[in-house]
Amino acid sequence: MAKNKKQTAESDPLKRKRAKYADQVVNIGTGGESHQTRDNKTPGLTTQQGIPVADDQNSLKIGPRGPALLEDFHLREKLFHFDHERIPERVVHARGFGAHGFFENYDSLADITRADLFQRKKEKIPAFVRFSTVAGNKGSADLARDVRGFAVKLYTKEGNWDLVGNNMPVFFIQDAIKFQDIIHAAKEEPDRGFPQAQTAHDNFWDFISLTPESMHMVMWIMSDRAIPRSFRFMEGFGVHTFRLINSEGKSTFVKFHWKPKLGMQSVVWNEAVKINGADPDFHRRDLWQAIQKGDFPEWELGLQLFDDTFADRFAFDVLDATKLIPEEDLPIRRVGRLVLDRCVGNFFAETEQAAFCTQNIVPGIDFSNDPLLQGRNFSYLDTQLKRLGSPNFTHLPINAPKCPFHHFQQDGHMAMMNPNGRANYEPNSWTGHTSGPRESPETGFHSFPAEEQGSKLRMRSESFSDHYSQARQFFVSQTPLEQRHMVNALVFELSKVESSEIRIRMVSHLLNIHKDLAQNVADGLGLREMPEAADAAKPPKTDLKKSPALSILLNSPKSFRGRKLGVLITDQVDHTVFQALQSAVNKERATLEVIAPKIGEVTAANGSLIEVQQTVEGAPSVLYDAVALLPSEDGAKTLANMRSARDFVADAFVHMKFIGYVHAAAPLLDIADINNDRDGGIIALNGRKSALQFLESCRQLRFWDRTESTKG
Ligand code: HDE
Repeated sequence: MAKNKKQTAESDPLKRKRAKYADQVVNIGTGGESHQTRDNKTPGLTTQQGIPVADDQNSLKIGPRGPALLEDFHLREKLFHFDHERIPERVVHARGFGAHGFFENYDSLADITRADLFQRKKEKIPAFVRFSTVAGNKGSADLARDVRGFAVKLYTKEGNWDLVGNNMPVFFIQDAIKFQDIIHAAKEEPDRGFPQAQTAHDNFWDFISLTPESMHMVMWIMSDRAIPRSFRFMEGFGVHTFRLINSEGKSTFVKFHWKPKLGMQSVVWNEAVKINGADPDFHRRDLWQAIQKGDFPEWELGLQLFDDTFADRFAFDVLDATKLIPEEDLPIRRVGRLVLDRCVGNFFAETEQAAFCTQNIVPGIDFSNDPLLQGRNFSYLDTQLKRLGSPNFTHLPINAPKCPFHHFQQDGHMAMMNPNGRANYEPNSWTGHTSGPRESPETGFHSFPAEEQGSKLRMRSESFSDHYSQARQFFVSQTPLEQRHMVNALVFELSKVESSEIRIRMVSHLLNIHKDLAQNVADGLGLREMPEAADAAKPPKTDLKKSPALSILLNSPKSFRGRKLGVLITDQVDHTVFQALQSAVNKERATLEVIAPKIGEVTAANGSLIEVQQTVEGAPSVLYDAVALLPSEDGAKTLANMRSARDFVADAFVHMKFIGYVHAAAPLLDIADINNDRDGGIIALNGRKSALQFLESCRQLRFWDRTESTKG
């Protein structure tokens, strides 16, 4: 039988083909002498045990068509390792993206804290930051309407300090005992396993409508803060009140803030939905590209510092994580900057294995009694054991301190750093290097000796019972446009709720926040009758002053820096206009991406070649902050017949983007039904001056005046 003819390794056709590429073997070893490939240039492939591999294409068999052999340790090792590649994803904040950088202190803060990182002016310490969404799984899309995690690990000289914050300064609940419930309610409904990464479903709004303390946070997640344009353009908050302790043991309360240097910016909802389809990795790609390009994102660390007197006078409890302290009441002191300047080399090793723990604080920083924070201090350590599988997760390079550390904790799975020597307990009477480390009574961590007393109770403090006043303050502090976005968001979310009872219950809460908000949402939901306002544990205050700092639009950066212009071109593009745009974009320190019907290159009218980065099909205008249309006359006719090109223009218009255009692009504007004469956001381009003017307009980020006509 021909098939059973004796076949040698040399006669194997696959082998002959692969031999051609034998020199391109990639090394996964970690240094030292490695086995060499034939050309002696690239390191040789080995097993995990370091055994050189001769054949990575075929398993070991009896004859070419025979059964596989159990002794094939190479095959078994590959199968075994692959089977165990996954670790449990985070229960919340599963989808995230991290980067390395540093924190630089502006000035010594020795008068308020003895934390080592704040002692010396201009000192830089390494940092790792992971941004995330909360509800979706690891593979969900970046533009979900959601809170964003903003977790910062600072590798100080006195240990790691993890400030595990969010991009919103308040939270849904006041007590850690409700965390599991809010998260269960927000995630997929357990019977059907959907919806993914969305709060627009019955369980979430059922829980919320039965939890008045969530109302302030609901205002935040229904606002544009929940659909940021980029991680780079969002604020971060430590949320809880913490303490700073100086060398005399004096305590100052503190709230931590991260202020983005590039200013805040969000997308509009219709855009978010489309971005999720066009580029589900929009946020991670944005951060990756910015860092790779050398445009390093930066935030300033801000402190709100206060004492007991302020805390006692403040209208709310500073231990209640559903409340914030308006910046206008207590200004923020900017004390340093966080710069992200290096992408991870391996996503799993760094971003996925990063283990943030709220209990990681350093001498000079301490907790407050915020009941949410107290619960978190248990939960994070516990969750790392589940996820990373060993109490030695601190040995992983991303989690290990970068300062010296010595202790008697030993063994366990994957122990990589057991100390040498005899003593593994303390006290011991050994001396010298066998004795092991000793306590530092003066300089070690001391908890702030806060006076505590009281009966053992399960109860919420009366001072936590105002659930609506700051929700109202947030709403009235928004511009009318932002308020409309909030109304639209609530109508969208609640219209996905099947139970009319839940929808009505939500409107009854909104009545306690603001009459117009409730009325507009009720109208949007088609409610025939307005319900009674929900019973409020405490009557809402209606006299809290507006806090302009809470609005994104009132704090617009007036800069296009770090943003992206999408330029749609075709063959015969006017090279002068293109060049003028390119140099105006460079001047603004923004990015220009070229889009054309086909990838590769286009030939400009002057014969030069322009590199194309994206096709019209693959790069809808939702991926850009502003767009410019530079087709030739023939090109515009071709584009006008392409659905994707028409959507490109129409969407840019509806999403209130600035649109630059050359005269030849007129058919494209026509077909998208855009009247450029009546819209100041549509700007003619014909050379250097107009390109500069266009970029100057783009600094407003959006041409919001258009919303009146488009109801965006
Ligand atoms: Fe978290 N949270 N959380 N959380 N949280 C986790 O830890 C938890 C809360 C936040 O990029 C988990 O490693 C409880 C507030 C961020 O790796 C878990 C409570 C804030 C991240 C956990 C809260 C946060 C997490 C899941 C209520 C803003 C991602 C996996 C008491 C200040 C960190 C993990 C990263 C992650 C518990 C509430 C922020 C289960 C019990 C409030 C940014 O431990």
